[in-house]
Amino acid sequence: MERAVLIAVKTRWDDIDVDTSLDELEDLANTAGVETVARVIQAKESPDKFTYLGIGRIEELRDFVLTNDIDVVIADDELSPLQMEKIGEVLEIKIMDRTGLILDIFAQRAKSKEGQLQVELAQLRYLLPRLKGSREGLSRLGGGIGTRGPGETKLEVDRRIVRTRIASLRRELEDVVSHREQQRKQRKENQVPQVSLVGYTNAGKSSLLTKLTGSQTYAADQLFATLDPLVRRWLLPNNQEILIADTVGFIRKLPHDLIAAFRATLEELKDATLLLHVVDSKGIDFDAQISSVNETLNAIGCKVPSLMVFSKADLLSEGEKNFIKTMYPDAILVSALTGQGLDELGEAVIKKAHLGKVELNLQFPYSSIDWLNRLYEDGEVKTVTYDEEGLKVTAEVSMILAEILLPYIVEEELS
Ligand SMILES: Nc1nc2c(ncn2[C@@H]2O[C@H](COP(=O)(O)OP(=O)(O)OP(=O)(O)O)[C@@H](O)[C@H]2O)c(=O)[nH]1
Ligand SMILES: [Mg+2]
Repeated sequence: MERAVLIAVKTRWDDIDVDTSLDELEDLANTAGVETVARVIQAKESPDKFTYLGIGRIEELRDFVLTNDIDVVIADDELSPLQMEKIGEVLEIKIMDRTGLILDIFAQRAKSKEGQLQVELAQLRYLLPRLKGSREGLSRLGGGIGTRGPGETKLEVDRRIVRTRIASLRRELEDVVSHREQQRKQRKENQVPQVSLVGYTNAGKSSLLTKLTGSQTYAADQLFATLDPLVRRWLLPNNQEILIADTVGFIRKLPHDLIAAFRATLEELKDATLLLHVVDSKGIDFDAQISSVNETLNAIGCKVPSLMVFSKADLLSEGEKNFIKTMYPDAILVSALTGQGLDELGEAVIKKAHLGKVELNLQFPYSSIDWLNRLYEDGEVKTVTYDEEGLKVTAEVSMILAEILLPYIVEEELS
């Protein structure tokens, strides 16, 4: 196992406590298979332009690195190419940052073709400006974290080859994306409503999907256990079947290249009827987690309504439950372990996504007789009468279809 020292700058503007942030960085390091040996935190007005921590601190760190057999230093913020180079010159070991670590984990996790292409593209775009061309700089990378590509591959570190590879990845990705767009259009035309699970990594999204749909999905106490989107059928309490999608978890400071690379996947969230924003009610600082999820949703321009779902309710005391209920009155508390709150969740989804069925009295001119076929297919036709004004129909339909049929609704009872 590689051994790491984590470094962080504590500023007045930090959105969360530096220790909490480093706990998370340590989890990320663990997930990537790196053992954390020590942490160095320096309070500063802002990170040093050249060496992130002050140069004095970095020089002190050199002795520690030598005597403790450290393989890698990992910064809690994204380092500029210059910072990475300067710190590397002093310490002469591998230097990484939060972004590189997240990319490395994604590379290990991506299973689908599309996921692998997206991750490799993000990795190479991140790597390119950090390849100074000097052979020495490259050899410092050695092996292990930060050098692994998706699957079994090792990342290419030759600038010229990287450029060509980026271009070819882009083309391949376009093909895959257009294929999936096709499938997505089909799903949309079928008019099956879809809810999408979103939330911070490790919030319990996959566990919830498994419990709701009875299908097997990978859930684990790891960050980014899920990378590839997955869609399953969910039978709601009113016997209506809808689709529910699992997605990649979000995290604070999610690398920009990664958001860009996963844009196509994330864009799909915009097509959802409703988002279920899953929050780990046992997570440290869940307010910060909620904000970072909302920030990412804003970044991709997603304005779909969402329902807050607090997970792992089985671990909460009555007091904690009441606290959450007071802070988030519309939220649903659920447990994928005991199943508590799941019926309530189903009912809330029906209400919030307007999924209930309604009985409508409709009147169409004969020129719009196509609607009758549509009603037979997607609704339940009760009565049909024909007269000189046109076609009169009573039918039970979904709220979604009802909205489309608005111009044809008539008030009076049909005989
Ligand atoms: N006690 C308890 N643990 C839960 C519950 N739901 C999930 N967990 C645990 O929380 C951890 C994360 O669950 P996942 O379902 O993988 O979380 P996720 O949101 O899909 O995470 P990523 O895919 O990594 O983003 C696992 O160890 C689960 O066993 C729950 O209702 N109660
Ligand atoms: Mg998951």
